[in-house]
Order: sequence, then structure tokens, then C-alpha cells
Amino acid sequence: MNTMTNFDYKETLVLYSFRRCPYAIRGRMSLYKAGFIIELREVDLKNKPEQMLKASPKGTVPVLILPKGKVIDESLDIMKWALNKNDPDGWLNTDKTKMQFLIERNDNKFKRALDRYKYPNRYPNENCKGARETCTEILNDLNNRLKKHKNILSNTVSMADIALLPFIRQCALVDSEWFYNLHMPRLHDWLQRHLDSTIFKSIMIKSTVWTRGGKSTLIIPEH
Ligand SMILES: N[C@@H](CCC(=O)N[C@@H](CS)C(=O)NCC(=O)O)C(=O)O
Repeated sequence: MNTMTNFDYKETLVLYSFRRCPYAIRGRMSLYKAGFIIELREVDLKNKPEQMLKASPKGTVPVLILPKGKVIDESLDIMKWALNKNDPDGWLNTDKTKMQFLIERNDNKFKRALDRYKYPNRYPNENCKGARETCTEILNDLNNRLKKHKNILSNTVSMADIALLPFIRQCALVDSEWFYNLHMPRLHDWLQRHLDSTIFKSIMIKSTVWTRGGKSTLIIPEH
């Protein structure tokens, strides 16, 4: 277990975020697990605040602003930064090669197929028919891994579980009847267990869109 060093975790970190964004969800979960208080700035993706764009011109959430102004604007970097500061449940103590494979497959092949399954109208020049099949293949592989242990890489939770979770959730929500009719009981159990966790519920709180000078929402982790 790491201990927090060189950082006062009572200092508030600013996070530009969007409640349902899978990248923002995994970022918030890691910051919460590491024990940081987050000032949540809920963003309207169609009207991004200029403070956020100034900090990170690429315009995606999540964007984390550290107390001295350093900006971290990639969700995996936010996860690693938070867990390297404090990793009370050893989310990083896992097989790094397997974790990297799972995250890369999720963020590329699965995400691409999920977008085409969920929003075929956005890809008028593509044939999106096979997209759900591609998702199914990957979901099936995850279900098989979960036959061996409670979580994707071992019995304990790792960063891989948290990095993938919001995307599997998103896939389940497109057509929940289809998803829960797949014969993948281990995957269904795993998803439900994580969705029922205190950490997931705590970081999914609803917040009004942030405006400069407006009221901010704090997420304060349970210690
Ligand atoms: N690689 C980025 C991807 C983040 C991302 O694409 N977030 C989406 C929301 S889920 C976004 O901000 N899109 C910009 C937009 O919709 O304007 C990360 O991991 O943080």
C-alpha cells in the first residue's frame, strides 16, 4: 500500500467532468479511491467553459487541475496520477501487460464498435451492422476471464476493472434487454457489483452545469 507523500490530499482538485462520460467516470473513481476531494465542474459539452479550454484546448473531459495549476487531460493519466499518489486497495498491483492489452482493446476496438452500435446514424458512410457482434466477442472474452476470478485480472479489483467498467455500463444501457439476455452471468454479476459500490454511487452524483462564480459541487471521499 502506498502512502500519500508530498501532497496535501485535503487540498481540493478541480475536475472538469461530464457525468455520463465513461472517461470522466473512470477518472472520478480513481480520484475518489485515492482520497482526493474533488471540486466537480460539470461541463455542457456543447458550451464548454473558456477556463477549461484555456487549460486544455483539445476540449475533452475529464480535465484535472492540480493546486499549483498543472493540468492532466487524459483519463488514463488521471487514473495513474491519482493511484500513484495513493492506492489503498492496490489497483495498480496487477499484471501490467495484461492490463495494457485490455485497456487498449477497450479504448480502441470496443469503443469504436460501441459508438457504431449506439449511434449508427453518426456513421452514414459505414456499415455498422457488425458492430454489436464485435462488442459481443469482447464481452464474451471478459465473461470467460471472470469465470477464473471475481474481477477481470484477479479476485481483487484492479485499474483494468475501473478503466473498462464505464464502457461496459454504456454498452449495457443501449439495449438492456439484449445485454442481459446474453448468456454471460459472470459479466452481469461483475457489472452489477461495481454499479452497486459506494464509490460508483458517490461519483455519479448529479450536479448542475458549472459556471464561473457559481456554486460548485464537492465530492468528498469516505476515509
Ligand atoms: N482520450 C480522452 C478522451 C476523452 C473524451 O473523448 N471525452 C469525451 C466525452 S465522453 C469528450 O469530451 N468529447 C468532446 C466533445 O464531445 O465535445 C481521455 O481518455 O480523457
